[in-house]
Amino acid sequence: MSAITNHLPTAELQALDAAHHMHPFTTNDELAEKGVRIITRASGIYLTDSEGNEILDAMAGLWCVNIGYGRDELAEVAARQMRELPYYNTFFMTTHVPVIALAKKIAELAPGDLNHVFFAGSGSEANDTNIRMVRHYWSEKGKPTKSIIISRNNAYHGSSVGSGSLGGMSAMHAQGGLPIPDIHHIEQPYWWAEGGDMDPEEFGLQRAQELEKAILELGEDRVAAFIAEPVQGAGGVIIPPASYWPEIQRICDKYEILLIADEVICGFGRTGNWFGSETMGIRPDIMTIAKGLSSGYAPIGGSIVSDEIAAVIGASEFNHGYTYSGHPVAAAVALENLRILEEEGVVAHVRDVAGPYLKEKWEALGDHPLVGEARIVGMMGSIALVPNKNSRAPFAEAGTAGFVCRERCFANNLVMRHVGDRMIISPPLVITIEEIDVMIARARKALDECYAELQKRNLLSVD
Ligand code: PXG
Repeated sequence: MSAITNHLPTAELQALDAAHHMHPFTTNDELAEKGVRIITRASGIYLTDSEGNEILDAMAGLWCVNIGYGRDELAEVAARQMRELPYYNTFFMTTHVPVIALAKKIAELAPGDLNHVFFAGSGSEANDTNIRMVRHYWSEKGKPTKSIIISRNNAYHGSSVGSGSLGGMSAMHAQGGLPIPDIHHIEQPYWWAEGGDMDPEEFGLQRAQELEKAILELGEDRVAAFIAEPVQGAGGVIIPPASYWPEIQRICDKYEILLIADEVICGFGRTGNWFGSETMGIRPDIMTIAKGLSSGYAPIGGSIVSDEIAAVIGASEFNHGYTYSGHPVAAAVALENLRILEEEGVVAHVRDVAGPYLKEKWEALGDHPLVGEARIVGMMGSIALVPNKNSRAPFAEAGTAGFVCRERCFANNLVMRHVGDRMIISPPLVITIEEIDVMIARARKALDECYAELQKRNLLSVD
């Protein structure tokens, strides 16, 4: 254990947190009773909590700390930028040096003719921009009826009213009057849970063709865009069958539907290429970015759009923007993050070194008696926990096994999240081979302990 930073005792911090801080996606009363975990600092892939525990962060924060914690270069750039120009806006015919440099760099990295960036403070804001931008685009092209955006059940696109509507999380729609009008959801390409007797490729094709069916039912003249994550993240790291994305691309091309790839998680190296769209072989018209753009060191997001969309939107005033669109400090930090990703060959590290090694170790977890499938692309992986290894049938009560497993991970100083009964990882991209060994050893131990606990509670079924 390392030294504890000088701060109030944990219990006092917990009491203050409970008294005044409302947490996202949390039952705050329950958390107040249990006591929150307090993270005090971090370095590389390790977090330190207020009790001095060192915890391996296999989630890179919230899927975002791609270059790992504690990079002084980013702190220095932020301090320098704060001294020079801490804030200025990009409205009213002004701009500044960091946002120019960052937009140029993003245009260079993004594939095809995605050469223009509209900045936001987060992924949610960027997806709200996308909703307004694609509808405005069609309106400017003389097709104002094209306003429906098709998305997917169990997608995650953010938590604001617009982006939460795009998302397909029913628990979110149940609160606060979502979704907004003209958002339509189709089914997801989640073969393990929903594929029944079909083989995965046949299923992938069928789920993609739901898009075509929806376009035909709603009317081509009503549909503006289709939005999807190249690989669903918050939904449980769901890697679609290989047949899925080519068919989606074909349908978008055929009906001239704009394709929005939500790259908030997949972008900036997570899947072994700069963008998940490259890994999945798609050509989006718009990409949503956030998270890995700054490795989470500063809040920044944006929409990267094609030459054609930028030309149409640029012809008249687009009545949209945020105080912090292209914030100079966030832009400078993001630029430095991209420099590190590029100069240190982090994306190649994922593709050629750490990714293939982790894939082998992760898929080997499939041998564990509690694991039904273990899948991974680049540095985002998931395993399905099952009560009986010989079938894909889920636990009778969804989420208990996942919760127990997550608790066992914490007890073994490993952050691994659960989505229902899927365990997911998304470690910092700079993770080394040795660190992968430590991560896998802790995951295996947590799985063993979870298995024993479920056995004790009679939650496993034997055939
Ligand atoms: N799109 C995708 C694909 C995301 O994963 C957002 C948009 C929204 O970004 P902001 O920056 O507004 O949060 C996200 C965010 C989880 C979890 O529990 C995932 C996200 C956010 C919070 C929790 O996995 N992803």
